[in-house]
Amino acid sequence: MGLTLTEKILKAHLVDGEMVKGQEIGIKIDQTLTQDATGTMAYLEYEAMGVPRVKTERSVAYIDHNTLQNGFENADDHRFIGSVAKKHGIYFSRPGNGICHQVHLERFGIPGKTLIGSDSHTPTGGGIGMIAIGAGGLDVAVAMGGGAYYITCPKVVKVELTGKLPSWVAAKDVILEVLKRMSVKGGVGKVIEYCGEGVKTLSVPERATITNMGAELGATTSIFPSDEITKEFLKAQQREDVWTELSADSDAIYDEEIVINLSELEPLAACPHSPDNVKSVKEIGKIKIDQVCIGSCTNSSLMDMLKVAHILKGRTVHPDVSLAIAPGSKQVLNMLAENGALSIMIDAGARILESACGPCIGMGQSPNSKGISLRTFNRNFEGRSGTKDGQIYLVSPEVAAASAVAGVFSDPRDLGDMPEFKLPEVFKINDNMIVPPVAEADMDSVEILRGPNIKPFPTTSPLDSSIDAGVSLKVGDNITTDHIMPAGAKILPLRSNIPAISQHCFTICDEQFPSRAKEMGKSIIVGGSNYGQGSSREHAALAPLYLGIKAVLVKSFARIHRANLINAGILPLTFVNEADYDDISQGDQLVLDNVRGEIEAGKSELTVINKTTGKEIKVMCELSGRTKDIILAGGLLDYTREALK
Ligand code: MIC
Ligand code: SF4
Repeated sequence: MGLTLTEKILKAHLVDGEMVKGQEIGIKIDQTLTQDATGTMAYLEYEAMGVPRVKTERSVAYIDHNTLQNGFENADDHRFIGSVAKKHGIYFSRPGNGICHQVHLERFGIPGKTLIGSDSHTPTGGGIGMIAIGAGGLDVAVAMGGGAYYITCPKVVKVELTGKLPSWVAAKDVILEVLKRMSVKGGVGKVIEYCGEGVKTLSVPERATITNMGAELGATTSIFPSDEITKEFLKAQQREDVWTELSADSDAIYDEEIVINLSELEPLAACPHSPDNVKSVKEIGKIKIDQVCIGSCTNSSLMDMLKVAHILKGRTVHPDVSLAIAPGSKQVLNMLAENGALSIMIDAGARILESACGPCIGMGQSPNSKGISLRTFNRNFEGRSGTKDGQIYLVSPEVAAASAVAGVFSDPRDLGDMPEFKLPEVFKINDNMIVPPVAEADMDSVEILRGPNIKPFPTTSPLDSSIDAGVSLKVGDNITTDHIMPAGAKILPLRSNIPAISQHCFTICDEQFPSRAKEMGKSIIVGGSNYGQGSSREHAALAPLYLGIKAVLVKSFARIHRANLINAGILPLTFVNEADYDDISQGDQLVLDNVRGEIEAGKSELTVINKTTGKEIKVMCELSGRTKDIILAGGLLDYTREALK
């Protein structure tokens, strides 16, 4: 029986478990990446494990999220990460060098290798045939220490691409179409594998846009084959030597199949406030817009920027619109400067931002009140832009640029025929902003620079024999990590300080939550389906841990967040009968009697007694041998420390 590309790579990296779909497997990790907003915590955790040098083939620490530096905190964190990297064998991509996923694709990604990153958009690497997965910081720390990374052996969805994208229809429209069909929870437990004749018509940056935003499906990851086009891209990055040809066997068996005819696609947009709320640009109509932001790890490649410059050439940004552009990396920005495209953008009135995440994570450029903002990003969750009532639409760079000029939502196809855009034969290569680590023999000479904002990891304790706690919060479906642990310019600088950041936990939903939870001492959160979708930020588990949350009881979880809860020693529970959700109210007192004993005994169905109503509720707590031990130990850090003894 033939294998899918996903199965081939996973099988070659399998170190624990069996390749049985739905069961937990441990895989060897070849490469890791971190970014600064999750990185400080990941490196504190790495330090706590006491492994002197990373054991991966390549680990890279990027600074790209917290670049506003409105106070000492971010700069201190950058110096901390830089010093840890230098000492422990990690390459350090300095601020200004670009967004982690864009730079990793350009300079480090290798087809057929495994990569985990403390950022949910790590699947960008799937654009060159990697199994690249977003994970919590602690999982990345363990992988740097040589430990396996554990996932549920995924189902594999075949997305067969046929035809060729018409003029002005973009890779972004492909992933928006997939989101429209599968929804933000349709990818949970699955890898999305692209194949078919249409693949050959897509360049690596286009493929990377598609795998990047596969994160919004809730998928474990997405992957393209590694072919001649991959080879050309790596050659242009002067890395042809790392290329290998990779594809699924012709008789591979998939769990689901989708066919997308590229020729039939049209410009699309994800409307507020969810990436799967997709409509065509024509359907939306020529509504007036206030802001356009072009960039982010989804759409900031040279190719994207050249298309934008082409549209802006000789035109002026509409008087009622603010246009911000952040090229994805120093390489992209520098090439735009050299070939004159940057000058075209400046001439048109674009506000050029540094090569970083910027507005995508609410680091500046928040839109005006009720402002309509078109962004080439991947997430439009409520409030994420920094303006609570901002109306964010996710679009391609082509739609963004055409609309910025027109002042209204515009279909770029109205611009006439699109010229052919080609990737350069050689990119401008200069890795001078990537600092290599010192040799192992010199590591003692490196001092770790720890600023006062860096506070230790919150204390954890082994699972109690019973849990008797009140419900401190009840929320609905599709709660994102941006609800649980908001980001933005004010809160992001606190990422290294769990006591301080916890004061903002869930405040988007309920301002009183942090003080109420603290007062209750220990408590439980109740939620709906797809709880914790979005970011990999483990702060969405660590802040609740700090606030005394013992269990989270929901209809269903998003993958990374569930793993982060387990890593933090918080019990992840799901309703056996979803209707029981209605029988719990905020303030009810819930009891899980002898929970430790039952979990030790391997029981996955547990009983919660609602002391307030007297009702018995059946819940599932599905833990494998390893996750069971982690929960019993009080979290992954304690478990790993025990294991290393
Ligand atoms: C995001 O896009 O939400 C982030 C910010 O990149 C996060 C990571 C974080 O919260 O630091 C992600 O996607 O994992
Ligand atoms: Fe940065 Fe936005 Fe990409 Fe997250 S989604 S890594 S914030 S650019």
